[in-house]
Amino acid sequence: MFFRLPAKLKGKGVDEAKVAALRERVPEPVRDRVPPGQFVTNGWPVLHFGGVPRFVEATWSFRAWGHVENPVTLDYRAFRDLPTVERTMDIHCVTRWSKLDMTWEGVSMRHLLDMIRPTADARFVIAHCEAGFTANLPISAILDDEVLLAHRADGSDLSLDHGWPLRLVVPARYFWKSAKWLRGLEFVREDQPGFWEQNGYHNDADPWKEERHW
Ligand SMILES: Nc1nc2c(c(=O)[nH]1)N[C@H]1C(S)=C(S)[C@@H](COP(=O)(O)O)O[C@H]1N2
Ligand SMILES: [Mo]
Repeated sequence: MFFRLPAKLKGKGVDEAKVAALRERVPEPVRDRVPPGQFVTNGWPVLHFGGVPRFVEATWSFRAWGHVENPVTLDYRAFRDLPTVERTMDIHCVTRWSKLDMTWEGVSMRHLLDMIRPTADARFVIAHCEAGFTANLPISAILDDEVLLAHRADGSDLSLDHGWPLRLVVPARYFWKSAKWLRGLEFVREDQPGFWEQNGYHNDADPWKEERHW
């Protein structure tokens, strides 16, 4: 598949001097929490490829399948009945903005993993979203206690734009791996680069190593 991406999503051709100037404004006490080449924003930009999907509660479901002992399919009510936790974290977008101290609420990935029990064969997880969008992660990246299947951020339900009713949040990777409008997780043996990873973004996406592009 070939997609032509809007320049602002590619995060290329950035004005490095401007980023450096914005970075100067990051208050000293938190500067060491901001990865190289990033600046801090208080706003929350909306970025994605394609349209915002409609949410229809009656037909919505969440599935976890593949190399797991106990695959599940949960309807919206069943998903919302799962226990939730709140975590505070910093997020870093490849387009250079970072947002510090966001509070996120949702089902912890650890809880889901306890339910479905990935087998030893499961080395990668593919997030499947509305409209065929995917994102890939190694299992090690989702064992982190901060990884959530989130439906709220900063005290409010997510807006449709930000991924309502469910998005993945993986703060240790660039934000494109935090897939919006999540509908399922597939546990696989071989890695399968996701949508952005096939479109020039780095497979690993560690902001501290500036793994932006391939
Ligand atoms: N389903 C889906 N999720 C997605 C994307 C997308 O195109 N589709 N884009 C990613 C990118 S590139 C970013 S930077 C973040 C942006 O999330 P935000 O709009 O809540 O800031 O969503 C990520 N999740
Ligand atoms: Mo992004």
